[in-house]
Amino acid sequence: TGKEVWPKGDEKVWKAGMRGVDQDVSDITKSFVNHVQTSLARQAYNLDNLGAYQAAALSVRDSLLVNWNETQLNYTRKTPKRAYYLSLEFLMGRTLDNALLNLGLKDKYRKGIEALGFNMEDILEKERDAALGNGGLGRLAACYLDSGASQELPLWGYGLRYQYGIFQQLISPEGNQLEAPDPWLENQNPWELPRLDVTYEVRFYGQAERNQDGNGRATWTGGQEVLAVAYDVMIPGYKTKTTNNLRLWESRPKRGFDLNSFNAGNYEGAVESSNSAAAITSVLYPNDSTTFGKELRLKQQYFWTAASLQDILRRFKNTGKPIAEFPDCKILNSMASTHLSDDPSDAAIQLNDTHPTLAIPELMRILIDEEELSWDEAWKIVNNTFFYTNHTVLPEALEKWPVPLVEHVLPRHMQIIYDINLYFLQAVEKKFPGDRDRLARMSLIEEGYPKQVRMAHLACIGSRKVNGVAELHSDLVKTTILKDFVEFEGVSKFGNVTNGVTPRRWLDQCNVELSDLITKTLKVDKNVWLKDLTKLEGLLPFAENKKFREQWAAIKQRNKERLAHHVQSTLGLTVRTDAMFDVQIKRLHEYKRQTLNILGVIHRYLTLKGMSPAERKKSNRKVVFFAGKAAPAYYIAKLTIRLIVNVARVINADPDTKDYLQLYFLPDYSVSLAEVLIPASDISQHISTAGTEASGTSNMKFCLNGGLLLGTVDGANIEIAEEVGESNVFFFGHLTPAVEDLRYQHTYHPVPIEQKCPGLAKVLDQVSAGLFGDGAPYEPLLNTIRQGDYYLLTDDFDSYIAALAMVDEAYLDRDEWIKKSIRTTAKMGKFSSDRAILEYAESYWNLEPTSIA
Ligand code: TH1
Repeated sequence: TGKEVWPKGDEKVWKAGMRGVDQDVSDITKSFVNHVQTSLARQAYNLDNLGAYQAAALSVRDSLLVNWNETQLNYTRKTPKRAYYLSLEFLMGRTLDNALLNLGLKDKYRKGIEALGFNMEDILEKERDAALGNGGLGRLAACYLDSGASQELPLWGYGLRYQYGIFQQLISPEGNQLEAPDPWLENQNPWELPRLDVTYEVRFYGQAERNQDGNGRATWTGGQEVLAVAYDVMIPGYKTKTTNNLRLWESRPKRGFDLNSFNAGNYEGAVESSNSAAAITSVLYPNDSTTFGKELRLKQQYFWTAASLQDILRRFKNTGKPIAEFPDCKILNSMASTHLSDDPSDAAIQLNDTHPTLAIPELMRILIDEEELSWDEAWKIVNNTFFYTNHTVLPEALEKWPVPLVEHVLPRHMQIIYDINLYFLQAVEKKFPGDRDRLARMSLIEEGYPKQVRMAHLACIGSRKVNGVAELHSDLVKTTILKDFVEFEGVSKFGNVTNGVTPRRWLDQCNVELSDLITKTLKVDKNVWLKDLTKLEGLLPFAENKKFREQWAAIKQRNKERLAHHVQSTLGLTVRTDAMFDVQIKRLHEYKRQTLNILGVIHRYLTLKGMSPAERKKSNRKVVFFAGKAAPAYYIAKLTIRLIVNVARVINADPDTKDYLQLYFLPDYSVSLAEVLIPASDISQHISTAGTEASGTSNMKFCLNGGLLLGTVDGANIEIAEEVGESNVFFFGHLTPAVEDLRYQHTYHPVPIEQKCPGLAKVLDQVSAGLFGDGAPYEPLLNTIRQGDYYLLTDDFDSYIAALAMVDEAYLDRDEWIKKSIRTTAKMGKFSSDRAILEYAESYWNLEPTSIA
């Protein structure tokens, strides 16, 4: 039904002028040199690695664009149902290597680039990370886009084009985290396509007047209007033409300046509105799993959802498809008649956590006030369109917006939220008559001063389905934060999609040698197992093969050397590589318990100190790595960093122990640093208090690369253990059902730490006493454990130390360890993000793959 979009003029001339995807090394060098010559206006003789990176990126981008254009044209013509992934964060990392892999052009580019006198690895290193995210949630979104394109799904991402990504982390001489801005767009970004013609207006503030005729409509006027401008990022699928789109919005002032005030001599007032418009997409909020109730954050959320919905609706109108059930809908006025019977929605919109929840009242507003649908019609469309993924049950991470703030910034949306609440609570009252407590618990509005809008409740009742991100977490969602909603709406609305990671970036790219060994061993083309990761099971029998084990171990060793080399060249520190590498890398957070890890390291240090030299010689050598950022205002998390850095300083310099225990805090954790750390790990730590880490995704990446897991019975750790077998993971600590009880005990029957956990008490005392520099600054951190101990360190410390001892013991039998490592990788098939995205497509979005011939 789509219209033919052939341009003016002679078709043949057009076709002759079109380029395809570069296929020969000669095409590649030609396009590279052309870009040096023209786009970069540089000379061959003074082209440095950065320039070479830029030329390579521009030439790869040309090839991506060929596929991208074809994909988008194909979608426009075939009008398949589409899914949209709304995420405030996309933690993309570097693009060049991934684009080359997915295009299948890596070897050819290597050859071409070498012929021009450059080294591929040096060039790849020049790319800056696109770090528009905090941690797991943003990286998950990036993995899902990769898998969506690889599985040929019509899946688009929508996000914000922040001027500044997550801050750069610096460590001061005292060991404190300092933050510096991340101006990632400083050098122009070859991976985005400005779409200066794709713009929408977005309103803030002003007045909302309900219409007199009682039809529920209102008019919203006045206030501030800003412009959303689209920037498109190409998302190539692996070994397919499908190249999807990630659309990022930039805010701009609607008018450059206000002429009236300019003429009146009020220069500052005139440029003021332009300043505040640009501010909306200036910076990513650096909080992971905590809320930060700032007006600008609310404006970001609305700006992005409003622009995205206008874009989605415009595209929908262009398809010419009516919604059979709503023949009067003005949206459909100009539409041909294709019937969509059992699937009334033509677009599925996935809400990545509650951050885009304003899309729900915004779509209501558009359908009611602008398209003149009735409330019930509008609500039905809304309910068929949205899907909500919850990523945390931590109370401090559940978004709530003060009613007065929402009323001020989005007056019409506040009315709509109240209306939704009214109808909703009427229905609850009907089902549970007279249950006032239940009404208060379920209301979209939390009573108090001020009243607050509960975004998770709004996301839940506005969506068709709700899911958590690992089995345990999804159960917790159903039994804790959304329990009442399960009772009211039925359990079938609530599901689970266990997270996944893309094996392209997180194995093939970051661990080239291991990927090659796997391909050789499985005797299939690497495309096969990289697209069906369950094929890794074919490695299982090779765990019994001595030669294979040696190759496997040798690769791990070279990855350790690569990491050591990286630390040497960036920090000037010498890491020994004849030791077990123990890694914990993730955002700093009390619930993730980096503090438990560092206190365990101190315990190990004190134990080593207490040994005779002969005893020490028998102990396992170990290097412990930490990396991760703390939210700038998270005082306790920052103290943990300070402690790690200062402990490292002392123990790395101690001649008694430094051959047996080394400790490093690697600053400025990022996707590209993770790509070096993960393949080098023997053991990694995922040690959150049970029930607090919804899933975790780096646990999957480590295990995929043959690292073993030391963890609590939490999040996806549980499912990893189910796959690889409990004998191949190291579990410790209390289980989720015990946590509530333990916390109760802490509050009402506290036992002094010296009595409860003497080993830990001794460690804390050493810190206080100044073993790692003045102890006073650490008191607030230590007191979180001595008093209250909300994250249960005193309950889990002894079993943690016991688990570490088991890790040491297991490592002594190197052969058996390598077998565990091989078996772990072999059983990681489930954790491909391809599996996860297909679950969303099939069980949630009703979306089918569309091949771009
Ligand atoms: C994380 C979860 O903590 C983690 O367990 C999970 O693997 C990951 O999401 C992906 O599902 C979250 N990140 C955020 C970030 C913000 C708010 C809530 C969460 S939960 C800003």
